Amino acid sequence: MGLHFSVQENLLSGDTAMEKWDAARRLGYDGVELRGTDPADVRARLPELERAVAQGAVFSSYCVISDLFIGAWDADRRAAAIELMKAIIESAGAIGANGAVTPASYGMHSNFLPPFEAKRDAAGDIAVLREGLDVLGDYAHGAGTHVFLEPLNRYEDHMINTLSQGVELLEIVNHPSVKLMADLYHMNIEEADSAAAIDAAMPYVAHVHLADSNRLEPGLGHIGFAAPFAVLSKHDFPGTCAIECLLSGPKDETIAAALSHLKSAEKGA
Ligand code: LER
Ligand code: MN
Repeated sequence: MGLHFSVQENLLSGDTAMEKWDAARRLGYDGVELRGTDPADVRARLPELERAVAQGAVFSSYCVISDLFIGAWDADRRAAAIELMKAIIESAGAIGANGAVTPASYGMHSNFLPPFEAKRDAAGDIAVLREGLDVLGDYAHGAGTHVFLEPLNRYEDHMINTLSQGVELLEIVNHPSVKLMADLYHMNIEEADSAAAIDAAMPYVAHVHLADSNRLEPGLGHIGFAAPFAVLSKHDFPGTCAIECLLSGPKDETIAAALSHLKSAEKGA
């Protein structure tokens, strides 16, 4: 059947959700990944998304774009992150998206950059992430969708950098609605072998993000997509591979070229 490819909405031409889906479909994609920043905006947008779905649009997934994260130091900020993710999860469920993406944190602290000392120990990290994912997992179950936990590279997050750390956490969380996702850009920094890491993390891996090694669109850097795609294909991966990247040129041309690069990789070319 082949892999399913989608693309984040900011990389598509068009203003409305339907125009973005039309652009994605015209270029050969199977879906659009939405981005959510504010709970009120996410809720306000839902009727438009539902109308687009009724007209045939496919939204694969809904990614949080915010400085609020479930792993925040501060309890108030963690609570605000949960509220934002609940709004995203509600919408994801209502429009048939596979899941709502969140990292543990983004840009909050890196053990590899000054001041080097985190404000919480590793056990404290696991405790807050477990609590947050448990709440969101129940919420996703009720909404008929999933939470996708995203490991980020060491410069963007200090808690969950690799798929195996993600699996360790999800084994503790033990919630059927909380899955792992694999971003091949972050993995090209953190994993010894991205294909082997995905293979080892199955069946937790339910979603994929795609960018090349320099975070430009696939084809503009030195990531080999064929090996990870072969592993996904071997597992008959039912999830979606969503492009999340910077663009080297005009939207339509670069996103079309990226898809042909990805399809060649899928064929093993
Ligand atoms: C951040 O680098 C990233 O990959 C996003 O998907 C985080 O939500
Ligand atoms: Mn990502």
